[in-house]
Amino acid sequence: MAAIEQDPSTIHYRTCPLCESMCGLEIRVTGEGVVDRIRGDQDDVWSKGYVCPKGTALGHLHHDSDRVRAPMIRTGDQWEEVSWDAALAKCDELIAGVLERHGKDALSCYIGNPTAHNFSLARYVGMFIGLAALPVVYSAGTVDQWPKNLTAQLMYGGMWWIPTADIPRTDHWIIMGGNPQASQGSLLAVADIMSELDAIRARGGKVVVIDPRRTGTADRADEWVPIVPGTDAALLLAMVNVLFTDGLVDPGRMADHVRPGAIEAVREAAAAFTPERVADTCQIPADTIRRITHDYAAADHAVLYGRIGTCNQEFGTLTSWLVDVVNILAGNFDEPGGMMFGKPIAWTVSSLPNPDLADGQLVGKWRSRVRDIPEVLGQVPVSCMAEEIDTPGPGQIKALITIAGNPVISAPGAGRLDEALTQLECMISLDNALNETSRHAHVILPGLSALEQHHFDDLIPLWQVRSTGRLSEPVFDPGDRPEEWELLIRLGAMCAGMRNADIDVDGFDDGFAGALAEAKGIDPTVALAQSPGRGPLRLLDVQIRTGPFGDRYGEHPDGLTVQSFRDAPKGIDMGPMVSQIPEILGTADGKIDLAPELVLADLPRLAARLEREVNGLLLTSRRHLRSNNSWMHNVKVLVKGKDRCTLLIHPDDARTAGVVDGGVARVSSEAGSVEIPVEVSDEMMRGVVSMPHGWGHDKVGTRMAIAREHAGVNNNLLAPPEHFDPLSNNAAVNGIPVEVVPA
Ligand SMILES: Nc1nc2c(c(=O)[nH]1)N[C@H]1C(S)=C(S)[C@@H](COP(=O)(O)OP(=O)(O)OC[C@H]3O[C@@H](n4cnc5c(=O)[nH]c(N)nc54)[C@H](O)[C@@H]3O)O[C@H]1N2
Ligand SMILES: Nc1nc2c(c(=O)[nH]1)N[C@H]1C(S)=C(S)[C@@H](COP(=O)(O)OP(=O)(O)OC[C@H]3O[C@@H](n4cnc5c(=O)[nH]c(N)nc54)[C@H](O)[C@@H]3O)O[C@H]1N2
Ligand code: SF4
Ligand SMILES: [Mo]
Repeated sequence: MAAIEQDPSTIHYRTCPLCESMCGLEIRVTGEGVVDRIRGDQDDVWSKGYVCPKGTALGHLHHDSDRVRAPMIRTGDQWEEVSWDAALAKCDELIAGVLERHGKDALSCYIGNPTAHNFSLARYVGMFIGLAALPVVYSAGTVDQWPKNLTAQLMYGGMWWIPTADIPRTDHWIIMGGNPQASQGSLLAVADIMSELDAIRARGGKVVVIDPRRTGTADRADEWVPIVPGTDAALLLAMVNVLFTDGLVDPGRMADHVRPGAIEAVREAAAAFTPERVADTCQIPADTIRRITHDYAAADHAVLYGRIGTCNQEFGTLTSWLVDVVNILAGNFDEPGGMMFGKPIAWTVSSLPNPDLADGQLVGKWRSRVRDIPEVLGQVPVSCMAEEIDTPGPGQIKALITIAGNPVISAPGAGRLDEALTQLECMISLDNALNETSRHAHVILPGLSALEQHHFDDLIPLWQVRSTGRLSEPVFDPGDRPEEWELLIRLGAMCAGMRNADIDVDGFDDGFAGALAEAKGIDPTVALAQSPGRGPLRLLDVQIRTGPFGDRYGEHPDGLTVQSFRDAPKGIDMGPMVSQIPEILGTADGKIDLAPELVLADLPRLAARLEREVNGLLLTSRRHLRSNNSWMHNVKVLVKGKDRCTLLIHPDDARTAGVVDGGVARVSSEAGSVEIPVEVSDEMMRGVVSMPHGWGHDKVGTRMAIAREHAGVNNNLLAPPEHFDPLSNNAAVNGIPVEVVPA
């Protein structure tokens, strides 16, 4: 009898850690230990089989021979792989040296986007910041969602309590400055978001996209409303104006939860911003503004959602505030199908009250050294980092730690930063790539690959439309490599002046786990005894058990623990979002501050914008489904095909500029000049051009062979560091005046 051939491959299930969608994956690994297939897990309670091309490429990321797997030390332009002991000893020597020579003020860090998605980093980055007690911390947050953080803190009393759009239950969805067809949703976690968009229309609802570009999302919506970049706040004020003048204000239950007098203050603020007054500036006819406002107000369940295009612009805070104001005034807040607050099964470490904000002062406690910019929620614009490194004087940055970030690509004024980093006495990159930023480091400390660690999202469920969770076990054994949380504790303690040999990582970790339990009213000794182990898995157990569905260490015997998720490998679903106001509010008076003075004070600046004429072209950014910020371009299956790093331009503008489809344009701004292939398309409105961000991989000294072949150009070379929203300190990388000529 012939022997039955055994298939030696194994199947693993886990959650994709790349974006808000949190798709469940089915991963096949051959007998040789190679991932040869990834597809959506049909039985995942949340994503039910949906997956995108990036998730199916996690195996390529893992096996990428360019990926940094061992710590490396640089001498001149030579890199050497070293032992972990040697790498940490080098970090210790470098940090201690800077502390001794220049003091604490010379130390800083930059925190990048994957931090928010990584099992270890998301939970321990706050501990790193607390331990290190650095005078200034920079992050991708000020090129992303800082306006949302500021308005959430002002309005609801928690900087991460950003409300989310209840897409599965809405009948009317207005999308401003977001392109879920590419991004899959941002500050909004919906599984298979485009099918949910289709479903709204299938059940007779409507989807409207307000965007200077007719995006892939707009193509699937009922209506595309082009808008001049940076003018969303004017449009929204006009919508508020219409709500009041046409008797459409009906906040419902929220009337009792809004600070007294605030609705009247909003009415007054919007009084001068009639649709006729803003129409020219936004390039949206007054009739259209009235109609979209009436349509929205007439729907039973409607939601207005604003994302990166409404944040990364000169009026980011006003716009973010107004998005919530419109939802609240129209009765679409804290109600199904409107804007609601998520209810994570494992409460988020970042949702703990921020002690630095306890005194109620959210801005201006200190100012940046060189440009004298007041901090907002503890941060100044990331575009300050370059000048703080290259400008001599007391407080000059001499040591920088980058944590999962690539600011040489992602930060405005990218060219100067690239130069400045060469001047550092100490640069340490916690990163899995030798890329545009980490090539300047003295030491690279690699994290584990996504497939070598547990996963359970920490931050993202704050914006998830259902309370679900799933525990992922590692697919591959990382061996004895340290996990990133251990590295964060070590680096944090070194910044605090401790020497490597004296750092008791487990001691710090026990203290942290105990403190988290205590913050939720559980005796730390009970928590430490019942949530054994160490690191983020133990924290997760504390988060789940003290969370809204948890067992509270025996108080609710049927409640959830980490073990519950081990027993339910396809995940647990505790249902859709529920109304949470007023319990969720953290403001001093327990009310929503609908009319924060700080924000209202910015209205004259917006009024002045209405008087300003724009001649020439405005540059905006875009994303693509097969790309993830700057760091997935070394995966062949994702970058193959047509060049995606192009300048999109309307046919009329192309004619005026004398550039042709397939040709090369020189694009110049006050910050710099680049050359880029031209793609002529009427998907752009006239007067606006678009470049993707995250490209520019032609730098000397990186180790990303495939990305180099598809280098593209960095649009942040065109972003002036001075362009930011002064209320939130968020970069205005959208709406940059540029000139386009044939190259
Ligand atoms: N012009 C323009 N600029 C923009 C934007 C825009 O729309 N237009 N968008 C902005 C936005 S929203 C963001 S979030 C930022 C992103 O800005 P950054 O966070 O600075 O950039 P990323 O490209 O996400 O780089 C992530 C880095 O983390 C590393 N990495 C990936 N996974 C891991 C991991 O698990 N562990 C560790 N240690 N490292 C890891 C990668 O190798 C890479 O170096 O860019 C911003 N910049
Ligand atoms: N595939 C993929 N997914 C991602 C990422 C990625 O790089 N690739 N990045 C992730 C990250 S870090 C983030 S923050 C999210 C972002 O997620 P989204 O907010 O959905 O980001 P984009 O896809 O860049 O869409 C932004 C849209 O804003 C428009 N826009 C630009 N300026 C303005 C303006 O002034 N007003 C209006 N109304 N619109 C404007 C642009 O034309 C664009 O269509 O995506 C996340 N998901
Ligand atoms: S949409 Fe793609 S990148 Fe995002 S979680 Fe799903 S598979 Fe991962
Ligand atoms: Mo982002």
